[in-house]
Amino acid sequence: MADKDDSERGERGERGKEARIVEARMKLRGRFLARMQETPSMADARPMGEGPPNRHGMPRLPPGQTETTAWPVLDLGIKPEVALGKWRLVVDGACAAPLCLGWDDLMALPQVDDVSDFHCVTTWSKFDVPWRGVRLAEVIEAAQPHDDASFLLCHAYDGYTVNLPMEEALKPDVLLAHTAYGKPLELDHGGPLRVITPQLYAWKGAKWVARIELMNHDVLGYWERRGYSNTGHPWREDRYS
Ligand SMILES: Nc1nc2c(c(=O)[nH]1)N[C@H]1C(S)=C(S)[C@@H](COP(=O)(O)O)O[C@H]1N2
Ligand SMILES: [Mo]
Repeated sequence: MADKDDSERGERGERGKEARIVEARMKLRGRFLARMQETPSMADARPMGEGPPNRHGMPRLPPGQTETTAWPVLDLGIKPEVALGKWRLVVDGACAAPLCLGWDDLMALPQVDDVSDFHCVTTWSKFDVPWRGVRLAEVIEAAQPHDDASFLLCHAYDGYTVNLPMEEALKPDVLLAHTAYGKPLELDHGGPLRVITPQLYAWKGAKWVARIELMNHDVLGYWERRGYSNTGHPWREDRYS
């Protein structure tokens, strides 16, 4: 009988956890949906840029950008190789249920495919990159953020950091991406796992992401401390501050 009690308790525990995650999702929606809709990439009536509208109704090419079909590699020059068996993603900080995910845990989360554009502040844009990964929102919700958690600081295995406001991090095309063009993401581009932020300049997406720190205040990341814009909207050309 002890077995049955344990499994019932286990099931109740799982259901309780599910319920808490759903509650966290609803709370985040309540706090950030309006702010998400007010971000420039969703609300600008006359965005700068050229070309037919993209999937968000913005001009396809942000101002001052040029299309490239190559995929340049930009980083600090350190390529941290982490074996999948030792790889971890931590989500912690201002939350009730910090996570430490192994590779299998990440793969067990809902997976999404999405095609999006990639805009680098050094003026190249790459269109229609097919990604596969887990929505960043998925792991944020699972960590059950505190009611004042409004910013993230992403930490990467190469020491890079980058900050994001919650209203950008929760957008459905912001992914923890492990696959591009149907193949495991190359080390050069941040494999095994990177963040992508298609509606912001690409420096906002940490390659080799190791930790998502939820915060109740904004802390500048590596490039933001060195003069990059703290908003990074390509259609307003927020390059430098
Ligand atoms: N960990 C880490 N992530 C990073 C960087 C970095 O140096 N380290 N550089 C950023 C910058 S400036 C850009 S433009 C993009 C480039 O991604 P790519 O090399 O896949 O083109 O990654 C961003 N993410
Ligand atoms: Mo960049």
